Parts: sequence; C-alpha cells; structure tokens
Amino acid sequence: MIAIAERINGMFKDVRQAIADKNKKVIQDLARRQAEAGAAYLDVNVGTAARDQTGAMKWLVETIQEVVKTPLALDSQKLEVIKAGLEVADKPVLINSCQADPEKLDTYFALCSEKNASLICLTMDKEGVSQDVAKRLDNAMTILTKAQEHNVPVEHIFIDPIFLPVNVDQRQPKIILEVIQQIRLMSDPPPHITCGLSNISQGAANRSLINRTAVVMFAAAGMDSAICDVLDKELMDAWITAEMLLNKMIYSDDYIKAAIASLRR
Ligand code: THG
Repeated sequence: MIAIAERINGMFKDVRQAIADKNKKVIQDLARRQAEAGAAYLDVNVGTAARDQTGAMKWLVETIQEVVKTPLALDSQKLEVIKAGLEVADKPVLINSCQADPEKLDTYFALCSEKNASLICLTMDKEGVSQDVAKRLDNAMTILTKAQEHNVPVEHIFIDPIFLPVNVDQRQPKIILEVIQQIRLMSDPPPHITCGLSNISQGAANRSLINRTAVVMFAAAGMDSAICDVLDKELMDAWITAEMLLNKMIYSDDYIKAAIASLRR
C-alpha cells in the first residue's frame, strides 16, 4: 500500500497561513508526523491562494526536505509549478497530476523520463471528469499506451479514476469499483491505482467513517494507493487490516505495528 499524505496543501488554513508567513515549523511538523504515520510520499500542493505559486512550491519542497527523507508528490495543475518543485527536489518525485490528453501526456511522460519521476494520470480529459465506466477506461488505455511510447515503466504510473463527493453523485463509488477492476486487467503487471480519498466525503457528515469504509472497499477491488489523511489512525489501521485480509501481509498479533514500521521510509 502506498499512502500519499494529503495534509501539506494550501487548501488547509494552517498551511495557507504558513506559506504566507514562511513559517517553517508548521510545515516541518506536518512533514514529520505524516512520515512517522507511514506515508510513502508527502503530497505538496501550494493551493490557489499563494500569490507566487512557483516560489511557494520551491519553499515547501526545501522546507520539507530539511527534516524528512520521504519522497514528495508535487501536486499542481500547472506545469510550471511542478517544474519549480522538480528543480529543488533532492530525489525522484511523483508528479501529481496529468490529464488523459495525448499532448499533455507526451509532455509529462518526457519530463518523467528526464527526471526519473513517477506520474499520477487522471482518467479525465479535455471534456472534464468522465462520469461513466467506458470513458474512464478509454482514458486509462490512452495513458498506458502513451507511457509505453515513452518507455515509462508501468511501475511509475498511478492511474486516478477521480473520486467525486458521495453527496454529489451517489452512484459513483460503485462505478469506480468496476473501473478499478477493469484497469487492473489492462496490463501485467498492472499500473498503480490511486485516488483522492478525502474527496469522497467532502461536505458530508461522518467523514472519517466514510473514508475508511471506502478505502477498504477500493483496496479489495485492487486500488493500492491513496492520497489520504495518514494522521487518521483508524483510517490507516482499516487499510492495513484490509491488506492483511487480502493476504498482502502476514498476520501476527502485532501486524498493525509491523505494517507501519515497514511503511516508514
Ligand atoms: N486526485 C489527485 N490529486 C489530488 C486529488 C485527487 N490532490 C488534491 C486532492 N484531490 C487530495 N487532497 C485533499 C486534501 C484535502 C481534502 C480533500 C482532498 C479535504 N479538505 C478539507 C475540505 O475540503 O473539507 C479542508 C478542510 C480545511 O479547510 O481545514 O477534504 O482527487 N491525483
């Protein structure tokens, strides 16, 4: 399981304020706590409020790298902001994200090859978030074909079927279960499958319960990664338990402790 820690995101008030004030402590505390909780990557998103987004990305990357070795997921819709993060990153990153548009994929996969980076590809294209199974699968195939053209190994590809809030369209989770199962069959070995897990409960009550139930369901369908709140211990414990029950790790009475120790980098 590849947990991508979501908390260093300018969407959160404390992070937004820390970026504005250049307050390293807030960011470094979040970096340490998320690394300790078992994050494989720390997502870094400057948010939309930062005036100088490329400058904010560089500052965040440098600030985080001062205290943890965990690799970073550079999260922006803007290529220039991703490139700014890449300039200062001290190890290979996960680029988050690129749409399933052939021209954009050419640009991003070339960048991945140059920087030995991995890439999260969204199953959405120019026309926006596709709501049905078939369109998402078409987009997933475009992604895998383009990756092969650029010689990017499938282990470097994370496909994100795009989670919408359950209170926006309640049919989506079931559709996504189907999408995950089908993407797993597209190549051997399959690409990683990830998601913005917290999206599913945005604006809903019982967020943590919805998130941890969802992660268990999607993990059972073959999702092996998620951008999520790794500081939510019940969420992490449920996900680890699902992986254990799926026989991806060996049971012992201390399996949760053992799993978190092995997830830390
Ligand atoms: N796919 C990919 N990347 C992504 C997303 C995705 N990156 C951003 C986002 N979605 C994943 N990260 C978050 C981070 C926080 C929340 C949701 C997704 C969240 N935030 C609170 C809210 O909106 O209610 C903010 C609370 C606050 O302001 O304190 O839920 O889907 N590839």
